[in-house]
Amino acid sequence: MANSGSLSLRIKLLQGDITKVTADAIVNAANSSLLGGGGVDGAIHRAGGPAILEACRKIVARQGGCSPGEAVITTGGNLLARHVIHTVGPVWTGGQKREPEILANCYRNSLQLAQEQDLETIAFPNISTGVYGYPKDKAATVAVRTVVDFLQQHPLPKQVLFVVFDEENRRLYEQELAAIE
Ligand code: AR6
Repeated sequence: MANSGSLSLRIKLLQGDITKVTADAIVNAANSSLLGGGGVDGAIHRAGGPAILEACRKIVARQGGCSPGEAVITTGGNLLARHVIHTVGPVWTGGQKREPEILANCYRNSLQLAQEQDLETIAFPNISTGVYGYPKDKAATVAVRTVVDFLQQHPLPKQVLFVVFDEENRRLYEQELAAIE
């Protein structure tokens, strides 16, 4: 059986700034250029320093950016987290452009990378729920369902932190997480 420990113990909810979180990796809600932006992306690059952008530039030179749903990993630079996993969420345009599938891919591919790198803890922001306009309730459902599915099938990562920034997301994640185990 791949699952190690109960699901509720492997998933935690935190509210605050993800750049202050101690984890093996924090996830960045990036854009396809991988070269920075506003929101959580801007905060991560500011807090982590130039080493993150330098590593992103190398990835861009090698593979030309990152498509929506994909994920890449870099150093965490000056962050408490050793790594940043950059993923690109879907821009919400009404839900008929595979947005739920792409958002699920963000979570799954980030978890997959963490597992491949033997990382035990990973922290996610609420991908796509800022500038990209994904409805927060729908995004929370996809995020929790995808993470639960992955953890049920894999022993790593041992722990997933959902880092909510605003009250609405905190309330939504509390509801979603109350329903598991
Ligand atoms: N810690 C945790 N969560 C945060 C933080 C933080 N420091 N700052 C914002 N959030 P967004 P997106 C929350 O807009 O919608 C960027 O310019 C925020 O409240 O950062 O995926 C990229 O370069 C929201 O719930 O990302 C892209 O161009 C969530 O993080 C674009 O924005 C995501 O909001 C990506 O848009």
